[in-house]
Amino acid sequence: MIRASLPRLESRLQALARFGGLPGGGVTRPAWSPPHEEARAWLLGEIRAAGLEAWVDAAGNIFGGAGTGRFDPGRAVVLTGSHIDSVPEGGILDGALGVLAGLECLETIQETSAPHRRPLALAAWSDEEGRYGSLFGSRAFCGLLDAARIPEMTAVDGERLVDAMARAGFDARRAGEARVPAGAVAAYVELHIEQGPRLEEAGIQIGVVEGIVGVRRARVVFTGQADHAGTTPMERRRDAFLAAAEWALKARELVVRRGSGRSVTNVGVVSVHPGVTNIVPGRAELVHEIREPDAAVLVRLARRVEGLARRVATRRGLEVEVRPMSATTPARCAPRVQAVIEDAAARLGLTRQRLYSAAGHDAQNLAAVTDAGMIFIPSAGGRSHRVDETSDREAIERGANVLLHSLLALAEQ
Ligand code: HGY
Ligand code: MN
Ligand code: MN
Repeated sequence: MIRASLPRLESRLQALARFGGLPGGGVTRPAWSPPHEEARAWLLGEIRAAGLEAWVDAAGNIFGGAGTGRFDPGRAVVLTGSHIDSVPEGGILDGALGVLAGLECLETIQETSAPHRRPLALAAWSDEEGRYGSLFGSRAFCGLLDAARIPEMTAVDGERLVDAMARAGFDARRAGEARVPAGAVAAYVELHIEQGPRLEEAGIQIGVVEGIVGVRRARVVFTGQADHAGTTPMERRRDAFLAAAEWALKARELVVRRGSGRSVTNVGVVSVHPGVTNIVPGRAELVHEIREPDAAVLVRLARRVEGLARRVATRRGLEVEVRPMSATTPARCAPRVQAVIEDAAARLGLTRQRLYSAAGHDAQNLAAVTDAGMIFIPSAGGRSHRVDETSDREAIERGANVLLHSLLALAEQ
């Protein structure tokens, strides 16, 4: 059985990690930022140096392929990939592993002239982390992007997508042109770190992903009354921060107790206004998310936490507004692709386990247009979205080889 080259893959992982690299390790490489655009140029060069054709679509997705050039329903490709954008102070493997292991597989297949009936292609999807809108590039590719919303898509720090893309040389309003022709992708398989503790704690080498959670995000704004922090009697205060804090704690309890047992929730962005120490906060703004593998449970929980916000606000004499921001659909991975991954892991003599992904991924969009699946490798200590995210080099090699033989098998089906 042919094998991927771990040294070449590791060398590229280290090279990519330099774009947006942080002094203490990890990366900050947000979509469309200067380090991300430098990484884009580097990746295009690596794809071409590997003997593949490289191109970029209107949504900023990067592609590589052997002689495919474009997506053609008459010659449906087997596609692999992930993303090269990162969260702030993230790890060097989240996304990068799937893109560079995919490149390694295509290059190895090219070098060994390994037989495959269907053409193979590689993708690096833009803004997977959703700085401006979750899973942006793969949504555009899969025809799931609401182009009317592009002008209003904004990062939490206020930067508009249109401006960020323009600085990188793209016209955001044309992103919808990235839509792939129906039938042009025969299958999609993505290698990714698990980003959680389950595989490592179970001592399992390969995760065969069965499904991917949906994520609902909303901006929750509590409005009370700014007041003097010293002279305003405590019982007269309409403190927006305290209302938000009470709601956040109770929303967590609600999701944990009334969810499926796999439901999770987070408040990752908080701001108070006017935001100085001697004024009682008149306004508190939170970005809240709920994740859940089952679509109906996700909708039910979103409704309940919104009702909770209204009750907390009313009891404290405040107003509250809940503005939905984004909602991705939970996806099932194709049994055909799961079976191919399982078989490749078995032929490589690797232990494997089926599991759902508690992280969102581009594969959940690809599942709308083709048979899609994912391969997980264990994350050390389950750590991810933090600079000390890492996986053993042996795990990286195992993941790349399972991807290699999954691609070859899918290219024969
Ligand atoms: O947030 C996520 O689930 C993924 O890492 N983008
Ligand atoms: Mn991530
Ligand atoms: Mn990722």
